Amino acid sequence: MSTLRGRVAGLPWWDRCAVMGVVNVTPDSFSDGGRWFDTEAAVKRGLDLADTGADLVDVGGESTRPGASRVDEAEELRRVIPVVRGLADEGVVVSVDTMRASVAERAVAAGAVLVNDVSGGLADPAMVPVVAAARVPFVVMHWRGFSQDMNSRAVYGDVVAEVVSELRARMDAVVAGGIDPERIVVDPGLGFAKEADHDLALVAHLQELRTLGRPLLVAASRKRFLGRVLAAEDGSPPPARERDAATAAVSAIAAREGAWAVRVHEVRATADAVRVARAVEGAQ
Ligand code: PMM
Repeated sequence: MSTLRGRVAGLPWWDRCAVMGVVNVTPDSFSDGGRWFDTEAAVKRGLDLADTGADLVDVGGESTRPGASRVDEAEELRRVIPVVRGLADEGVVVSVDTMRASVAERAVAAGAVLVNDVSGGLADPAMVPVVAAARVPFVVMHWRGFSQDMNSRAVYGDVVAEVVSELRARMDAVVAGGIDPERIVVDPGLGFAKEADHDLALVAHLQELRTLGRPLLVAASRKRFLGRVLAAEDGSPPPARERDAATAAVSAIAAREGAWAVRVHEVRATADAVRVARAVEGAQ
């Protein structure tokens, strides 16, 4: 269990699964788009998440929902940087969710201490050198291509084995590019080029990601596979905002499996879930 949790150089140590709260400064994210679209509202949201139990707050300015098209660089910078600065200035541990090296670099200068790139450095060739030079931790997520057409890439023989081997190849590439292996976090990328059954198989086999030897981040919050699990008899899924109890259930599972962190939109129930998992672990 310890390997999935592990220590990430450059970040605080938590003796349980950490909680990463999400602030999407976007008009169109699938679950909270438009709600925190101005700087002040977004900073307030991040502070509220920290007050409710988020150990880190992940700030993003580009929606990655299936089918989404890309936001331009200037707009992404405009959305993200003041929010990162506002939260970091208040003492929040901030991560930046971006596929752009320029955004990562400016966010780190504004106080972000972790770069969360859903493409694992594939979208922007400048990302790995920038993160290596900044000496900040880096999330390497399993990714097969941009959101616009990622659903067509959800083709697997053995999803768990393929995600593990593709993540290993990405880890090797980013280490070859100069990123300190002790600063890497891995993430199976639930919902990215994956159908609901793929996501469920990955959650069922989190232990297999241990072979990568790095701390694990699990981001199930409100995703489509939970919509399918919770669907009514006619197959219609509940809206994203009604998936938080299901999200907390995955948080409990992930924490129990030894995940380093879970990334969620609503923090309170997950903060409780990871504490219960910790207490159960301590009682063994
Ligand atoms: N999913 C989303 C965005 N960022 N980052 C990581 N590391 N892992 C994920 O699975 C992930 C992510 C999807 O969008 P959302 O912010 O609306 O959940």
